[in-house]
Amino acid sequence: MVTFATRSVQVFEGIAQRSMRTKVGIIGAGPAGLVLSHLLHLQGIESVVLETRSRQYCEERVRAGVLEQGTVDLLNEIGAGARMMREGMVHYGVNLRFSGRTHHIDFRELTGGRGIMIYAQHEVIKDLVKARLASGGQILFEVEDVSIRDFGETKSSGKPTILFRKDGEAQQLVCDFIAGCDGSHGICRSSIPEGIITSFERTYPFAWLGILAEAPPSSEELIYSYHDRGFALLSMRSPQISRLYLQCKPDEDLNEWPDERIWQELHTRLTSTEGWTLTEGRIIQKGVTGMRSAVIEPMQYGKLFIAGDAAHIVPPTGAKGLNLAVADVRVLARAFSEYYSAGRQNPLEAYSITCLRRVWKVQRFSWWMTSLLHRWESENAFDHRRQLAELDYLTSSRAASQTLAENYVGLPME
Ligand code: RFL
Ligand code: PHB
Repeated sequence: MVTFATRSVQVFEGIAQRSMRTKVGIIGAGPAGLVLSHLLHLQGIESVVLETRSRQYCEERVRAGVLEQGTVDLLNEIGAGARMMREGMVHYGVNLRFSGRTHHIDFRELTGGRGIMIYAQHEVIKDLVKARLASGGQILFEVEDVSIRDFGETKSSGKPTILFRKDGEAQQLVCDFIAGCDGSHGICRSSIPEGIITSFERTYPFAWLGILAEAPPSSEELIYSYHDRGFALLSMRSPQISRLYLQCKPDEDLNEWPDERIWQELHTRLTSTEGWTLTEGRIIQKGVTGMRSAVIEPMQYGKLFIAGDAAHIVPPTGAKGLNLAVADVRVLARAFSEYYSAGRQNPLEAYSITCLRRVWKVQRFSWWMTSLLHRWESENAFDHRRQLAELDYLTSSRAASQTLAENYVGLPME
């Protein structure tokens, strides 16, 4: 059972605040924040998660679908993996399709038996929230006006504090540390004073139009297709639900994409000369996702540790965002554990450097997959031929296929 060490009313800048105390204040109930709260709980370290959205919103937000084996193992370790193991779909490869032909990349054979799990991110969130609440965890949904103070490196009288409102009441959470797991639009990263962090960014001149459809997946494993008209991806959520994506313009207007046009374009871009057909179904969700690569360095300032999408964004082509978020908090939880159990500061001090090594390798992979599989406005006939040659090499060389496979299933944890 997690307890607030103290609950009192204090006055800050003239406003009465209900005051609570915990060891690690976690901002954001996405995969990073929730997995961190589980890992800390397993080490006996108290935390509180604050989330601006409602529980229902977090549990229904359609996002990622591919979990690396390391992520699957971790969800099992923290006791939130039972439903995933029953309902998720284990895949041991993906297909690359170009010039009308399909090439299978066999993960099992190329990586010594490793695979991936297809299980929707919002299902992971449901499982993490349920398990954390069942173990007595504190997740406060629908908090407002979140801000942080006294976390910096300069000497201040106070302890790191998160200020917020819950049900209209001003509250504060005083912590030893703050974990900024609040995604790409959160407040943690932007609370760091100017000049401390450097941001490395790249945008892409395209986006993805994604749909969920009530249609049995037309392939047992994912199909990444490079076509003259642009990229397309066939993925899935269950034996009844397909998830499909089309490369589109960043400012694409969904009104210009009635269902018939989406299916027509998917048929064209996923076409194959091998007698394969795409099964259509009722479209139940549509959306446009922008493509961006971004990293901040360092991922820490004073007692504020930034993790997941708050620290880095990858384009979705490599299916890495959620997995990278989980990898960050695994490092962070271990560092907190060393600090609380043995008083060791070094792992916390090394948090950013440790994470960034993996972050940049995953950035490289996601950028490479994106560059390889999309049509670029700026490309000329030479670039197009070169991309086809790279795909041909990738699917005919064991060394090249193995590089793709070992990155896709997930690089080993340090
Ligand atoms: P999240 O999931 O954005 O969670 C952050 C949470 O913080 C809350 N928040 C705040 N809470 C309190 N106070 C504030 N001031 C707050 N501001 C924000 C937000 O409401 C939210 O609940 O970040 P996190 O935990 O770092 O997790 C990152 C992943 O969600 C993300 O990287 C993935 O979804 C990316 N991604 C994929 N990743 C994969 O590993 N495999 C995939 O197959 C995959 N496919 C995808 C994707 C992302 C996509 N979209 C929509 C961006 C496919 C798509 C289409
Ligand atoms: C998904 O199923 O949503 C998905 C799969 C693979 C990707 C990106 C997204 O690369």
